[in-house]
Amino acid sequence: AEHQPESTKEYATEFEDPKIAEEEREGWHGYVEWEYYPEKKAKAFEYMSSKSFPPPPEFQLGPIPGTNPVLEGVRWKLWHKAMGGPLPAVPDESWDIVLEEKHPDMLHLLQFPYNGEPPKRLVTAKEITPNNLHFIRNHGGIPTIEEDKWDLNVDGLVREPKKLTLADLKNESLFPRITKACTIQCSGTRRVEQIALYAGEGDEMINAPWAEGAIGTAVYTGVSLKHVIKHCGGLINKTGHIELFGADTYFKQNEVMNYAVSVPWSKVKANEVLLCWEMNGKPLPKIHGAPVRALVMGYIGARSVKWLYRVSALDRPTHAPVQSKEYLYFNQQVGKHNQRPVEGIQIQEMPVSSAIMSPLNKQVIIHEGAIDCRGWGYSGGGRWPERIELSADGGFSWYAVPVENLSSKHRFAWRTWHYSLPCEVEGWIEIVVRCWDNSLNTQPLEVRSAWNWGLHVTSSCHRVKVYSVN
Ligand code: MTE
Ligand code: MO
Repeated sequence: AEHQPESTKEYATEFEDPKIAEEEREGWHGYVEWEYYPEKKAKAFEYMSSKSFPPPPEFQLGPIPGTNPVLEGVRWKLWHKAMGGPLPAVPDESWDIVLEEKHPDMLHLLQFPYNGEPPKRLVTAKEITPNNLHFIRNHGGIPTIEEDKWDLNVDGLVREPKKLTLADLKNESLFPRITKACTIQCSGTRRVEQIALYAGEGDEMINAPWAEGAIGTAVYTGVSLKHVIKHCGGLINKTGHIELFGADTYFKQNEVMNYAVSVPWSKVKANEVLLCWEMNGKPLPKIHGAPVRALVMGYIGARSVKWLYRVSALDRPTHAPVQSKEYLYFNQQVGKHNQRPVEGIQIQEMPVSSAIMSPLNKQVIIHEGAIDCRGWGYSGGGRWPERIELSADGGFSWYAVPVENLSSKHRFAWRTWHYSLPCEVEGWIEIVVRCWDNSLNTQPLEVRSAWNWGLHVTSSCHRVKVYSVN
């Protein structure tokens, strides 16, 4: 554990007392935990080796792996091994930024590149996520860029390529300023449920085992990328993609390059791509992409490029690996090994989803006929949650739960919800949530319907089992 920083050790010690917030860790399969629980790990191994992991009955996926990578404790070293190349030294500056900018109770999935999410009790504690509790998904280090040294290159198929400073972007006579509440959700949110069902054949382990906290909502301030491109004379070819480059390095199989993705021009044209320098009224934190990040509303988090330094107009989607080789949706029936990346769907808009933040899985709940529940609901593409439904009987009967807080004018933000769920029975029950968005899309009932090779977009109903004492 020589790479584990001080604060993580303290956090782990806290949980060595089984009475303290044990439930908080229940269902959590982060990287750090197993290092500190040798006995638990040994038990898990014993249990796992006594079990095989048949794929869901509808499809056969080839050889069944003997063990589940998550329960083996997929740690950052393994992650790097899977990514190829030598282990980079943990850059101390990156870790200092985590300590400076993030809440001490963040659950660390990976120290470098830093990935972390807030613990369940804090995910929906506020409808607008405080900056220090917003999840972090990084593919490389955290660049520190001085505001006055920063500029944005706009090039490619634009009529007048330009370099813009932050002062240019903030000049309201050039660009109208936009402030919006918007949710960012990683396509890996709730991946642990897909992993628990079937972890794939190994490659997938490079994907972080997120729980329900890889989602956050903030009020961002910036300008529309459409206005910036118009300022550069507009596009020569109006049908393509806009490529977004981050200043951080992304590395895979010994290749080192900048993080880069692209979004369709139609998305930009709809004023749904912002260039932001403020998060919840404060300058964008370094860890969230300072000085300027892209915000691609209603798309997977991967498109909202942090540490943005270049925007380039293309006549096609970018060939950068994050766009063309990752964040692809491969269906269940065809093995990933049988498919070329071009056959995967590039994930853009997120589907409707939801999660229960309280009660916790396996919690004993003493109540008087109703169980207090809370959580979030979200839908991508500018569709918003209209209603949440909760079931106390595994999904046979459902109670309608009105969504709260943010009004329907916030098309790109989640909704939080609270509900006293009637429950007359005693013993083990399964609480299930599903969300209906304003297009009346809802979620598949079982995780096996949502399972896919990249373990992305866990859109199925979230379920927790609790022991009801009435
Ligand atoms: N931008 C850069 N430059 N580098 C990255 O690694 N990760 C992406 C996106 N933008 C990433 C990035 C992914 S996968 C997600 S989910 C979001 O950032 C997460 O944003 P956050 O860390 O601010 O929560
Ligand atoms: Mo992500």
